[in-house]
Amino acid sequence: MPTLHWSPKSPYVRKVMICAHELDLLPRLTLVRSVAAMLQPNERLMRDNPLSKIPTLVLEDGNTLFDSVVICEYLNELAAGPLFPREGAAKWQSLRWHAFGDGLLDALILWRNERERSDATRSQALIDAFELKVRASLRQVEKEAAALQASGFNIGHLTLACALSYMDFRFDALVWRTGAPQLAAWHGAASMRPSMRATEPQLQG
Ligand SMILES: N[C@@H](CCC(=O)N[C@@H](CS)C(=O)NCC(=O)O)C(=O)O
Repeated sequence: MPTLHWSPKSPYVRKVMICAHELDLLPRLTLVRSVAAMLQPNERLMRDNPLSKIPTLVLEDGNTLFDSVVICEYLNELAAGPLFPREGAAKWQSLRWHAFGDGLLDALILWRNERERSDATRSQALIDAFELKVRASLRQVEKEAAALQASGFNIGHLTLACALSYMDFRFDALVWRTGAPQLAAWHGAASMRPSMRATEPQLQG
């Protein structure tokens, strides 16, 4: 069985887990708890992914796949699933929403790293820049909430949903729902999917 380097808190791992649930592939994966932290390269993980990042998938033939979107697309192909629209406007829209969600996650994680530095080394200018970009992105995605609602759940939807849930998990002070009521309604409905419920980040673990 393919082995997934996994953690219950990583939003990128969550993308893969949502795909696995949606595609009914979870029973075909072995999960290995792997700790990945920017300042603590994980030797065991690095044997499979020299970048020391999760998620990383080790296939039965020993080949490895990363990063999250590559693993998601692999799973989707394995199950001939609907999570990666193949052509036309739906394809580009799903990839753009995916890039939007991943870009938000990248910014939030760097923001969190900066926030957790000691006062002496923390850059307020960086923190302000992250906040500006995240808030501008939220305003834009709010305008696209109706289009999200109107299209079938795919890699774009699940990645944006993971980014919004990550704000709830690590950035509750952002109060992102204020000023984004349509997006909040869409996220609330998406969060009811069994795949989303089964993969909610755990504070413990
Ligand atoms: N672009 C990557 C990002 C993965 C990522 O940064 N994962 C974090 C955990 S949430 C990680 O492994 N961090 C360790 C590090 O950056 O060294 C993906 O989509 O899989």
